[in-house]
Amino acid sequence: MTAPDDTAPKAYPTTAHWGTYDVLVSGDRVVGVRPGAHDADPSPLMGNVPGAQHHPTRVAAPAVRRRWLENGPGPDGRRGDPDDEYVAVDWDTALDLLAAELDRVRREHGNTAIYGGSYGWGSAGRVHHSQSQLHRFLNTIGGYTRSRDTYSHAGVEVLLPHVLGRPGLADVLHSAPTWEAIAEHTDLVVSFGGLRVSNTHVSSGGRHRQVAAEGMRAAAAKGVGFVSVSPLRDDTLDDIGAQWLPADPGTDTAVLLGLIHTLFTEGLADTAFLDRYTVGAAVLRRYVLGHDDGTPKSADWAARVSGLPAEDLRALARRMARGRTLVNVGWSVQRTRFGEQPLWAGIALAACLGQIGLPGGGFASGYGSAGNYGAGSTPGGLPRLPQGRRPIDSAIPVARVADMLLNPGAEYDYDGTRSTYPDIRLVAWSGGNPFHHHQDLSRLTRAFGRPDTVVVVETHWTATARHADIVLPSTTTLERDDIGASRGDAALRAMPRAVPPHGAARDEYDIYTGLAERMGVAAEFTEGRSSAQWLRHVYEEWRGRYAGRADLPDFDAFWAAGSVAIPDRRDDTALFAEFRADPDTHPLATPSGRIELYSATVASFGYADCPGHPVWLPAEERLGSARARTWPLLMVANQPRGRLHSQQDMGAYSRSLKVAGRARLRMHPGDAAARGVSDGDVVVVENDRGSLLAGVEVSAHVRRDVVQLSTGAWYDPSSQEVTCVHGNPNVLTADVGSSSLSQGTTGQHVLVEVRRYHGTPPPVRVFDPPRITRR
Ligand SMILES: Nc1nc2c(c(=O)[nH]1)N[C@H]1C(S)=C(S)[C@@H](COP(=O)(O)OP(=O)(O)OC[C@H]3O[C@@H](n4cnc5c(=O)[nH]c(N)nc54)[C@H](O)[C@@H]3O)O[C@H]1N2
Ligand SMILES: Nc1nc2c(c(=O)[nH]1)N[C@H]1C(S)=C(S)[C@@H](COP(=O)(O)OP(=O)(O)OC[C@H]3O[C@@H](n4cnc5c(=O)[nH]c(N)nc54)[C@H](O)[C@@H]3O)O[C@H]1N2
Ligand SMILES: [Mo]
Repeated sequence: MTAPDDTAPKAYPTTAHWGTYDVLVSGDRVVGVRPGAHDADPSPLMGNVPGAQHHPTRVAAPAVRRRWLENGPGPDGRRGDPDDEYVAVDWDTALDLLAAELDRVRREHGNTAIYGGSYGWGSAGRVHHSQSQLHRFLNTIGGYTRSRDTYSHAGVEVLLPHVLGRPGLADVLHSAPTWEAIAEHTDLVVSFGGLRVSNTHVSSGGRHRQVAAEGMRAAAAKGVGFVSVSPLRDDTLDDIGAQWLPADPGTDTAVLLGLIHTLFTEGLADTAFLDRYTVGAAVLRRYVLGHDDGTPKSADWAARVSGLPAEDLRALARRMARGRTLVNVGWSVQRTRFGEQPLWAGIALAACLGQIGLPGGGFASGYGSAGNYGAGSTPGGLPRLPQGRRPIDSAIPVARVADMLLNPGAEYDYDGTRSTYPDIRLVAWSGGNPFHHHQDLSRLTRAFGRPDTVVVVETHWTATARHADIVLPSTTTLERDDIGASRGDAALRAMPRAVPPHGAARDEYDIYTGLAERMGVAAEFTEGRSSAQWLRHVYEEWRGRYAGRADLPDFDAFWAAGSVAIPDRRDDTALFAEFRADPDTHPLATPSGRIELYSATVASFGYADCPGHPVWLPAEERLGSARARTWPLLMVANQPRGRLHSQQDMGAYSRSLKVAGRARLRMHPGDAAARGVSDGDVVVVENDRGSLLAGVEVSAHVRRDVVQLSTGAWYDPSSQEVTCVHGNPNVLTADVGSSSLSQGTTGQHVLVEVRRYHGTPPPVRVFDPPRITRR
């Protein structure tokens, strides 16, 4: 027997949005990571964790902007100034200041003046969930203005209830056929927006095993065909034999209408299905055949709009009609102007094929967008921290945040309603990074100058933290006990604390408890429980849901075992099977009970940018538009493969993918040559909203006239020369809603020009913490 080695690192299992793995801890430090033995395709994103955990940009102590501390609350156009100074204070000082300010704002302006929308992914973990913690706290002090829908897929969330009903929306998002079902039943998967494996490494809440790459390969091996409509060749695995159709970005609706036209004109549309299961097919048909506007949406027309060969489109339509076909519309295509249209047209195409409700066929939205999509469902739901009752109902569409801050009292449209923006005096953000995720960051900086106070609870000194007056340091998920799982997951896992808190960082639960005590609502906020007691409580509440149905271990036994299988996890094969079997007994929750290819409700809203049936609407940020004469390249700002959004951008894996220390801009060899740009060059990417520096990779995987710059490089405005020296694409994107219906983000596409940078570029300074002094 050998003596235990005291110096060997100790392994702690953990769960992040990018999966389940072990962190290796030596002393108080995370020194490495190790994939779980159960995961055949672990995400490389875990490689960012050790470097991020102890990075100098960790927020080590509560900090207050000196100007706010000295001048008091009020609008301040200098928020976000990279040279701003922060003052480190102790917790009592910070919480006293913030409690007093929250109280002042609610007394003088009412609770609607507090914006607590706080969108963002934070970290995995069901108890220490940033948004739930903040919302629960704000609800106990009288409420707040919240945000509705997501940056990810507001178009899906708002449109689909009109077309498929609200339970239908939930089914599409959470019960899509598994990869196994696709392998068994499907002949052809046609995906608009690719099937990007790096995206599937992420599932909100983290997943026990990554299954998408394996699932796609197994399906291909069984003979399933794949077609990828996408500007990037490598949006699909190179070994699944996918056909690549590099349509002009933003023209998917035209392609879909062209396919429908071929089905109608060649007698391939399933009219029996359309009659029995849909309303509005006649309206759609008139539109597609061009009876009213004189423009048939033929394959030839779609070819002119999209740049794809008409013959390819006709051949694809015929191929789709020949076998079991699954139409997948990825989320990227709806994060664009008129983003509802490709969704609606995708549903219309699947309806014309008549396969909705059949195993492995029909319509889906999310394969390739998230790892838990099409990977099973968990109808029993997951444990969660209750957010409490909402005392007030004030909400904006999430991506209209800058509009709201800049235009209090202005009217806006949303899903058939007309509302006015509240007058926000205090912005509270936790677990999100709007200076990563929002569009037109210069405009957002102006917007953040308007409120009296901005408070940010963060693990790191992100660009958003640097726009805050009060910054409170949160523990990371590795510094607290929690439990984790995602929808459709196989197991609920224990996430034991691996290291002590960094500096003075506190669990958010304790931060809000401290504020609640000062505001006299501690009993309501805590309900008498510590966070350790909540952990037990939410577990036991979840376990109780299965009483009499499954024998789940109590909390202690679960914690000791490290995980528990989720009892009612289901492998799905078909969406809308019951509806298909009997649409009278199982109607959809739409006004007609049928799939609404024409929605009288949506039509009644009178929106030119989202009429009553799917239509082709050309966006401004599109190749061939008037704007493209000045800014000729269409930049695709998709999800980064090196990290989750902006998280852990200082980590080793994320940094390894940068070029010349900047975000990687991929461009076609022809476009690069035309501009005298070579691999590894630093370039200026610009339009009339701003400019950034990026490092170039010349790649034939990107189609001509398109450049790819994924999101998430930390916004670095430290030089006068360009808006961001590091390459955050959102300094260029337009802050315009997708349409009056869903008001989603349109950040996926923006027109730009690229030129070589000559000379020595200004350094990236964003990974140095801000100037922090003591009082
Ligand atoms: N141009 C363009 N922009 C986009 C998109 C696009 O396609 N194009 N996509 C959009 C999409 S889909 C999304 S979902 C958004 C994502 O936008 P966000 O979700 O805002 O991005 P993240 O970087 O994940 O931000 C999470 C933040 O939480 C912090 N954090 C992590 N753990 C904790 C914790 O325990 N406590 C606290 N308080 N903080 C923590 C991290 O440091 C990080 O700053 O971006 C959107 N923006
Ligand atoms: N590694 C990693 N994975 C992630 C995330 C991350 O930050 N990092 N974020 C997660 C989140 S929050 C979300 S919401 C999902 C998002 O999932 P998606 O929205 O599916 O992801 P994107 O990478 O933005 O876009 C996928 C692909 O769509 C293609 N595309 C862009 N525009 C068009 C178009 O007009 N037409 C067509 N046909 N294709 C187009 C692009 O080539 C792009 O690579 O990803 C999740 N997964
Ligand atoms: Mo997202």
